[in-house]
Amino acid sequence: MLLPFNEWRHVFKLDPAKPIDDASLQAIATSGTDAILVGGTDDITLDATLDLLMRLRRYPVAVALEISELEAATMGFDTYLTPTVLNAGTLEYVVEKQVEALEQVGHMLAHADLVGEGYIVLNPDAKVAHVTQAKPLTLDETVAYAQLADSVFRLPVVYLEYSGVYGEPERVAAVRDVLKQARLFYGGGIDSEERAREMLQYADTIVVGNVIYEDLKAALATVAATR
Ligand code: 1GP
Repeated sequence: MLLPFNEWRHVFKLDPAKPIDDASLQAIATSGTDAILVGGTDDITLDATLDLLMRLRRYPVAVALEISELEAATMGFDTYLTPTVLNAGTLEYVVEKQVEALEQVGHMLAHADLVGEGYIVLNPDAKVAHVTQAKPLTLDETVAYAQLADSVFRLPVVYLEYSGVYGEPERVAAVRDVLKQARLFYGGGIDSEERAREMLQYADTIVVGNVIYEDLKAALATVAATR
């Protein structure tokens, strides 16, 4: 059975711009992960996205698209995650990109499962932080952003994004404490079962990205943390 987003504990994030061979893709898709999230920050093309989708469809695992690149939005995914970067330094990444995307492909996704993600970008060196000019946040500010996303905007997902580095468990725990309805996604630097297990104490869902391309065995080992 393909799990809906609110039941995911472990997710692998695949970047269509990064090549992955069939054996590695099979290992990821049959690892016991709850979903594969297709998304990346740049050079995302429709062809690469469709290619990855088609290859993933051989396996009984939920496949979701994170709509960050308008050009790559296509039918066929189980779920569509629409990110808004709450601490972006420019309105472009809070609402403008989303409006632009919905203007273009909203009709196509009218019956699709669209899930809003409130990103809080916490690694100032990450590509996504540069692109969105993300404002650095203290712990208290992070908690306030999370509360805004959850209790005021009622977003279904709050995503603590440390992309590229392992985050501070205390901060994830503090956010956990204020959330009432949103699912807490954590992503960044998970490259071992221990780290996966640590963040799963606080996050509902962990997202594992980079390590897939650096050390496949280590990536696969993170799945065991959900058991
Ligand atoms: C990236 O949150 C994900 O968007 C995962 O981060 O690539 O550091 O695993 P890593």
